[in-house]
Amino acid sequence: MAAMRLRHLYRHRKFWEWSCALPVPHVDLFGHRLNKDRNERLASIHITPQDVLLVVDVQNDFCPGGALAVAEGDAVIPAIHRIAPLFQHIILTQDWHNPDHSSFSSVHPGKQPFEQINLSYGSQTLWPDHCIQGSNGAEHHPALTLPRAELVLRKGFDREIDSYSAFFENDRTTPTGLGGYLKERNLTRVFIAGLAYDYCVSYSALDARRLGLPAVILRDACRAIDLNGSVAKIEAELAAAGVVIAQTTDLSV
Ligand code: VGL
Ligand code: ZN
Repeated sequence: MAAMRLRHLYRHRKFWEWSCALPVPHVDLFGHRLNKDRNERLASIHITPQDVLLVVDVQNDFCPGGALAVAEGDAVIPAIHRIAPLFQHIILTQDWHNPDHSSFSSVHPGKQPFEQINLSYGSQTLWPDHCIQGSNGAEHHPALTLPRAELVLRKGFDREIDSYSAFFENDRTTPTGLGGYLKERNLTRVFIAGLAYDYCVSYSALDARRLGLPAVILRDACRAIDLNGSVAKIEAELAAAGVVIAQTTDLSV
């Protein structure tokens, strides 16, 4: 409060509470929202018909009990259901691996899950077998109910190459087709929710930016794996690329 410039004081509830010694509503006399503290954003993000909600990998294997379970992975579902009605366009992704996919530690003798290995396109983290084509683990979580989704994009089906991002495989050059799809349909801004925050969600956001699209990650509608500092590392990249991190409560129509 002390550091705040005087002419801005009136916008803060604490100022009015302090000067009137009364609880103050969250709106001023003109109906404008007063922010509770300096960091709370006044503006909300308005969803337009050119925005798309990309729901990444909300599959059984990434949820509790799954082969590559993300802590509280299923907690993203109610958050996604809350915001889905705001969007005219929804796309789901589905991690969709061959049984002997090269990202599985089981196909590399002597290797354990979560170790790193060098593949033709660079360093690759090895994972437990997960999201095998046609398996129950690869199905979207049964509680996820998004019947209006217009596209289910499968990725990671080339045995030789993993695909975290919904736009490019892990060589960062082989396209999945999603960039072209969005372009043809004039969908120009991408909001991303799902699993995992520090892998498929963030890689998708970074690639959206590479394609010149504004990208917003809905942080409370994501959960992270957080392997060896992966969250801190990727968050530095997200900031550098201009990916916006927002909360589902920031959205409105
Ligand atoms: C993912 C690791 C391996 C993800 C997919 O969806 O974030 N992570 N495959
Ligand atoms: Zn995978």
